[in-house]
Amino acid sequence: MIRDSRSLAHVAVGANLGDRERTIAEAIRRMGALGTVEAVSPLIGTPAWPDPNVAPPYLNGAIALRTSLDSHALLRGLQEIEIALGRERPYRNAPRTIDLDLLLHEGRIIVTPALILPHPRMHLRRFVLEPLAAIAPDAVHPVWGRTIANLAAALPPGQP
Ligand code: PH2
Ligand code: MG
Ligand code: MG
Repeated sequence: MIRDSRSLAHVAVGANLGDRERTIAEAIRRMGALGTVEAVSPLIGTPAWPDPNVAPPYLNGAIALRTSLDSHALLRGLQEIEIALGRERPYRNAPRTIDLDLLLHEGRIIVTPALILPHPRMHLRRFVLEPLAAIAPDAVHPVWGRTIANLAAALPPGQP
């Protein structure tokens, strides 16, 4: 067997404006230009965090992507897809047609102005960990040294 030298990245997807399922499907299709989509989690409906009364509910999911891009190029590719699918950033946590967050890229730890890996809040959010655990339960968070399944199970009840 020939070993695949490309690296494995995990991306969170979220949408709470417009035809959420359709936009997410199109984002996943476009991610095929950045590598090979190896896994797509089920999409889960989640109340908007931090305040479900001021923003529409989300569909959230997670994607595994095999890529030869480096982390910064991958981030830029994801941002280009967001822009092409109508993403606007009027204020922090604003409702969005699509959000693609680079969560993990192999076991890399990166801190630059443009990119922090692992995603700095991923271990806190059920709407990130639950879909990710569906496709990568045994992936290890390189900062906490714990698996995604373990981090998901450790979230306090009621934690979004
Ligand atoms: N993303 C946010 C802010 N709030 N809430 C839910 N349920 N799902 C998200 O993906 C989400 C959010 C900022 O990226
Ligand atoms: Mg996000
Ligand atoms: Mg984002």
